[in-house]
Parts: sequence; C-alpha cells; structure tokens
Amino acid sequence: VPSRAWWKEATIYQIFPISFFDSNGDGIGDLNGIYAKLDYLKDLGVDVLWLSPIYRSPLADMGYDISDFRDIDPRYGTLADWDNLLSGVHERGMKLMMDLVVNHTSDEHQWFLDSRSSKSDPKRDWYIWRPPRYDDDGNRQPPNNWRSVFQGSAWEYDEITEEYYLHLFVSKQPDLNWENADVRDAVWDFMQFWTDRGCDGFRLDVIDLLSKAEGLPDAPITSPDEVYQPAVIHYANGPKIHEYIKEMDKKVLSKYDLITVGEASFTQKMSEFDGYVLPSNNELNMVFHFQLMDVDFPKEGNSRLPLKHKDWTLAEFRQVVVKWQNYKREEGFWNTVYIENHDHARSVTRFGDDSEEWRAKSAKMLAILEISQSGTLYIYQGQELGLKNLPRTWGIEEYKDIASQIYYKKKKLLIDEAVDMSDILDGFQRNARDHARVPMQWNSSAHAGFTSGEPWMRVNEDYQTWNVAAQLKDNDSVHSFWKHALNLRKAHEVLIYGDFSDISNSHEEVFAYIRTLENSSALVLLNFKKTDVIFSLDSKSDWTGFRHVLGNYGGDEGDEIGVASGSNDIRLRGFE
Ligand code: TEU
Ligand code: CA
Repeated sequence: VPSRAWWKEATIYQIFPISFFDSNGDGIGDLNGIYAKLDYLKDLGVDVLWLSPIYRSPLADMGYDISDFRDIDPRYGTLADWDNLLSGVHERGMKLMMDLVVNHTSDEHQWFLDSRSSKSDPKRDWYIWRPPRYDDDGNRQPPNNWRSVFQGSAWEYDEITEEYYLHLFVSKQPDLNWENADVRDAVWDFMQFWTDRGCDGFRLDVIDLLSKAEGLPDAPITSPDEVYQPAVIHYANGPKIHEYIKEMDKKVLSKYDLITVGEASFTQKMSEFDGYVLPSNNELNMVFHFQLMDVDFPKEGNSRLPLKHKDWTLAEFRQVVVKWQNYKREEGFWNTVYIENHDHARSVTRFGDDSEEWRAKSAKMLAILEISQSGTLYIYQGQELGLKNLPRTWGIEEYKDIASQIYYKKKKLLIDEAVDMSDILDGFQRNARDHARVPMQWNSSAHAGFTSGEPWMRVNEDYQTWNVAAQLKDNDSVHSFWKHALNLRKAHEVLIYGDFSDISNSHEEVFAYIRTLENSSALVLLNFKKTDVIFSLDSKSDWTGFRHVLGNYGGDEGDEIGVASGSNDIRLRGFE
C-alpha cells in the first residue's frame, strides 16, 4: 500500500491564464479573471490550481519565455493581484502551483541582455555560447548539428560578439547554463521568492533538459534529408541532471511542504524516470511522461513529429497505461494521471469521438478512465466540459501557437517541392497545441462570455451549446458527470491508492482492469468503440459482489453487474 500524502489525493486543475477568463475586456485572460471563477473550480471538486506561466514575458511562447521571474506580466495583472488570488484560493481550502520555466529564459531577460553584451560580461557564462564552426568552403556554421524542438538549428548567431547561443526551443528562448553555480543560486533565490509569498508548489517545465551532454557533440544523422538533426540523446537527462535537482531539493523544496511535478517529456527509458520520482532520491513528487500523449504522433528517429497524426490502437494505448500503473509501486514510485494539457489537442477528439452523437458519452468514458487510475489527477481547463478541437475550416491565421506558425512557414518555403498545405492543415486539425488554447467557453453570449472585448484568439464555434452555464444546469452534462466522478474518487481510496491489474485479455475495444486496496475492489470496464461489444469476464473469478457505482449510461447504480445474464459475458454499449 503506498504511503498517504495530500498531494497524492489532490485533483489538480490546469489553467492557461490567457484563455481562462478576461476580467477587464482587453481580450486577454488575467489573474482577476481566475479569481472570479474560484467558486466554480471549488464546486467542481478541484484541490489545487496550476497556472501556466504568468510572469513578465514577451509571450513569444505564451509565457514559457520569461523576462522577469519576480514580476507578473502586466497583461495578467500585478503582484498584488497574485496575492489576492492566492488568498482567495487559500480561503476556499485550495492550493496554488506555479509553472517554473528554468531551462531557458526570454532573450529579453536582463540576464541575457547582459550576457550577450560582451564576452567578458559577468553574466556571459550564464547562457551557452560557442564560436562558429566553418565548413570546407569557409562558410560560418553553428557549433553543432542539433535541431531545435521547434525546427531549424538550435543555435542562433549573435552579431554583437560573433558567437552562437543555444536555444532548444525558439531563438527567443536562450538556454541557461546550469553548469554555472551562480545560475543555480539565482534560480533557488526566486523559487524562494514565490514560496515565501505563499505559493504551494511548482510544475517544472522540461526538467529533463537542464543538463546537456559534455562537449555538446554532434547528433547522429537520423534525418538524412535535413541539415539539423534530432538531438534528444544529447540534451535530455544529461550527466548532471540529478545533481541539480538534488541541490534544488536541498536549497528549496525540502524546506516547505510543496507539491512538485516535473515535465519529463523527452525521457523515454523507464529507468530514467526513477531518479526524479523514487522517494529515496529526494527529488520530485512525480513527473509527467509523454508516452500516452505520443500515441498518435508519428516518430522520426527518437523525436516526435507533433503536428502530424498517426492512427493508434487501443492495444498501444493500454500498454502505456498498464506499464505506468504498475511501475515500481513497491519502491514508492508515484504517477501522474492526465490526458490533456496546453500542449495537446482535446482528448475527446483524440481518444473518444467528437461527433454530436458520441461526444458527451465518450468524454464521460474518458473521465472514468482518468478518475479510476492510481496517481495524482490533473484536469485541463475545458476538459470538464468535453471541449473538442477547433474546426478544419479555420485557416492558418487562426493558429496562434509559435510551434504551429514556424512549422507552417517552413513547409510553405518548400511548397515548390509539392508540399500539400491542406495535408499540413489536416495534421494541425488533429494535433496542434492551439486546440487547448482557445478561450474557455463560459456561456452562450458573444465570445462565449470569455471577454467583453475582442478575444486574443478566436473562440471555438460550438460555444452556444457547449459551455459552462448550460452544463451547470444540466444533470446529465459532461460537467455534472465530472463533478460526480471526482467526488466518487475522493470517497473511495481504492481508486487513488489501489493496485492495478489489467484484465483486458487483449480485447481490441475494451480496456478492463481491477483496482484493489485491502478489502475493497473496483472493476472498471471501458468500451473505446461506438458500437456494442461483448466482454467476457474471467470465469475463474467471482464477480457476484460487484455493484454498479458509476456509468455513462446512468440509471443502474446499485445493480449487480454481469450476473443478470447468468454468464460471464457482459455487453457494453457504445463508449460505455
Ligand atoms: O513543453 C515541452 C515539450 O515537450 C513540448 O515542446 C512538446 O514537445 C510539444 O508541445 C509537442 O507536444 C514545455 C511547455 O509545456 C511548452 O508549452 C513550451 O513551449 C516548452 O516547454 C518550452 O518552454
Ligand atoms: Ca484582461
């Protein structure tokens, strides 16, 4: 039995502030807007809010490019607004987590402005600078062949000092040099600035990228048609990563009762997660892995091609969930459970069926999948409503994410070579990050009640019927279902702490499992298809005690399952 902890039982709700709620009509969501919705979140059953970055930022990558770690971006509000939000959160018995982006800063951060100013500046070594290489023809080239996550070289040439700096993301996000102890001290410093102010925890952005391979060697050529090569093997989980996180624990985390989750999106090998998560290592509470999120992305070498879609099977999906649910439980490894965030398309579109007929049913089925797994549960804004992807009819100009824009431009440059832009947009419609970033749908008034002005990003078309106000009034809505399901999870510890045993028997459409904790068991049967299926329970087991507690067809709570037919075959309706 895993040890108990408040952060294991918590339901965490991720807010993408720019699109949550605009309190002053400038079209941009803000801190006072979040404050205005605290009762809504409390009522849903949320324990912890995680805010995507709200620090001062040019918003080149939506705040994941910070120019001042100790201030709020004026578009979101002020430090006083943050304090006010925090007290509102605490008054309601909830907690507040901040997003900590410390692999890189904005190129507009004072540290970087100093660093780039001259080779002898004291901050020079705070970033990763290297002289050019020259090819056989004497042309200037980047120091190595690494490709940035968002396309092109991971290096940017800077005229001022005639050297290149490393940026694993866009060029406006220069990577910090974690080898430098002053950089680390500066990070511990501002982490304490926030904990002293009352923040309850951190989500640590791309935590697996802080330490790069010694000597920054060239990556092997895995994309022969391209100049720059995927280089995850050289920039993820480098030699000093655990030294750094242990230092973070010693200097900051261990001094408070915080919730910590690292985003380890570039880590693949299971054993590489151990260092971060096993309690004996004193690093983080848990990590986000991307193995489930990657199930419908094509792969190129060891990197994902995120703006394209590949078909997935339930077998692949199930294999990831089962592996994680059982991973090193005896040693205290603790999971995260999530199926949406600001970097991914909507789950009902990806893993359910977002047609009018099946949308609510399949969104509720996915809710059951989420509340019945072991781990800390994360919900992303709008997931509780069954929000779906934006329509295919929207043109490229509606996609605001820098990742989408860069990718599109790169393909457009190749258009002579018969790149079909409608194929590109098909891929975007499936898997762009933008789907999660449209304004939240509050009601049926203009712009979904998100703003009284012009929203920074267009609102999805379906808001007239798919919105908070409508769903709050409807007992059968996706929202009402989530609320009920979250309460149920809280009422039954087995759902949070129980052992997980897959009993799907390689069924093509059904994911079936049993959770067990001491004397209680929960049987979960999920049909991932829109047609009826038959699932046969293992005849060696005794199913007679199981009663129906939650289902997306409703109405039969309390009934014994399966036995009615006198056989072990159970019929599940579409997405039941
Ligand atoms: O994401 C890191 C990351 O793994 C993504 O870039 C991912 O590869 C991509 O979204 C495709 O799924 C974090 C943040 O969550 C993201 O919003 C930032 O853009 C990125 O770091 C840089 O800070
Ligand atoms: Ca605003």
